[in-house]
Amino acid sequence: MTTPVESDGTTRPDGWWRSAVVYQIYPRSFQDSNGDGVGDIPGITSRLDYLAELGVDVIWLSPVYRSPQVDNGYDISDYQDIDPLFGTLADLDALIAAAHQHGIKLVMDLVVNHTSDQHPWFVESRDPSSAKRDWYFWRPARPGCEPGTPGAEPDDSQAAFAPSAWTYDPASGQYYLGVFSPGQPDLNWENEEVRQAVYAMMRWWVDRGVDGFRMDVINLIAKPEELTSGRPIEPGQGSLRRMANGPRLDEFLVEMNREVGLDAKNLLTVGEMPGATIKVAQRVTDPARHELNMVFTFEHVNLDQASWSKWDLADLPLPKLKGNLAAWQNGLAENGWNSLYYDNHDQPRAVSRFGDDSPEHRVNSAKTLATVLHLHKGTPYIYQGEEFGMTNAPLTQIGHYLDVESLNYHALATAAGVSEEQVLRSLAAKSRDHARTPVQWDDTPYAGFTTGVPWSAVNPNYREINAEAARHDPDSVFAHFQKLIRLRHQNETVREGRFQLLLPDHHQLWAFTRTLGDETLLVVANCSSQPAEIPSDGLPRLDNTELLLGTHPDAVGTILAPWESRVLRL
Ligand code: TEU
Repeated sequence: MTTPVESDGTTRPDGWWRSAVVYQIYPRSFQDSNGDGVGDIPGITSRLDYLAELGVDVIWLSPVYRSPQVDNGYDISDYQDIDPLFGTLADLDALIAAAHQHGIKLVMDLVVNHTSDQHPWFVESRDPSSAKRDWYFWRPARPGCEPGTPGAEPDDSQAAFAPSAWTYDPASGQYYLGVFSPGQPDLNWENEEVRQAVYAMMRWWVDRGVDGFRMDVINLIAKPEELTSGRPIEPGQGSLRRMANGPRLDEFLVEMNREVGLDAKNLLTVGEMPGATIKVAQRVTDPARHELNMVFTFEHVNLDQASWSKWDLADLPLPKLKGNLAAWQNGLAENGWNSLYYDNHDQPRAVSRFGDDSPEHRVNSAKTLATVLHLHKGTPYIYQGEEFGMTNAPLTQIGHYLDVESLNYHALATAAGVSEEQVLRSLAAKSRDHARTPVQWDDTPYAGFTTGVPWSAVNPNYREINAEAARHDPDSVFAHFQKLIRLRHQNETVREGRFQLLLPDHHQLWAFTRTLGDETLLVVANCSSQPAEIPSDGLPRLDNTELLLGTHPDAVGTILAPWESRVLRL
């Protein structure tokens, strides 16, 4: 197939995203350029040299569209305009052009499972006689119940950020579905007009030069049969999972791919899919099916919880984590393709969660977690600040939290009698607010993020942990990420080599090989804060191997220092 060439000369050869490294930007917290304390698009443009120096190939831009910001932009009221908080369409055009000049592609966030309740589509849909009534899910009260009274909701479905997934509309006497919150009503994808309106919007952005889409909760667009047929949803384990992976998902993704030309234009497509299994991903990422390039699974970021609730904390022994990633490696080895991530704007910082963010071990822990992730097969995603080892923030009281999900959990849990101390312990471990503190650019006031007052408090460790210090330190986490990205760009075995997990039951060591033709790379990593002995069996012989990348200069011998990792060519 011919390589699409954009008007500004950008090319997207077949499968380009298989050798790419993606950098996620959460605009509110990346770089403020006008002193209002909130990050914006010109702020991003001003940091493109930094991203080019890091070596990333793609920017995934979290939402910048017009939005009442109920969920920080994941509640969109106009898909084809920019929220003044972040800038203008002209600012975004300038960012796309400048990114392309830096050899960096740009992927937009596509949030089409739901809109904002301020979107004109939904405003019109509130009128029972409007042609857009069926663009959303409207249902009468539960039979025998007085509409608007407690318990009269059509069923017991909870929302992710509110007690019920159903919101009463006194004007029409009916309820509408919002799986996340009342401010985020779900679109009815059963209605073809809805789908065609979304495809037209996507084509509009493609014509503006974007290189792909990260698709928000895309496996929720196909709702379960009982909902689409008007029957109540049986109470289950959190309605997100109940609402996911409906019967028409593949049909909708194939149609979207065809109607927008996702494969035809070699656009990068990654679908966020809470509750997606390897089986679903095998189908969706099989190139022959023309659905999506890759998906974001939640399995590995839901392992440190004792139930379906992320707030129900549980320890995470290493064999469980490495075993899960290995299952996805093997599951998608034939036809599919994996995305690789720990961090994003919904997850606490990896070095604090999976690593050791103490001053003694933070740097090597961040390096080794990155080595292990980036040497797996798939497309790696770096979340802003991860590249120099930003940590969770010291959030110790409810007043420190800003995120709708965290505040909702606090309200519901304390109302249900859970102790404040227990709730704060869960929030300190899992809140999304940890990922959303401003990027720590340097050691000047507010870490160089803004000349105003930041919307979210800067992590007080910014004087020690910041991009400027890391850029000028050849042994920094930043320098290590540069080497990992270079290794992926230069070494085909890193990109395409077959994966094989070793020492699956070892509680300190994460070891695996990547093999392509006659080249085999061995990764052996100590993912603990104590020294670890490399066992004589279960691993290939280590003598006359070549060290391609190591965290510790004197990387010889069979004792790995705490958080030491080595990438060896056998
Ligand atoms: O997240 C979907 C999702 O499943 C997470 O919100 C999840 O509930 C939790 O936060 C992580 O465990 C997507 C976006 O990434 C998120 O920011 C939005 O809030 C959400 O969809 C609604 O658009």
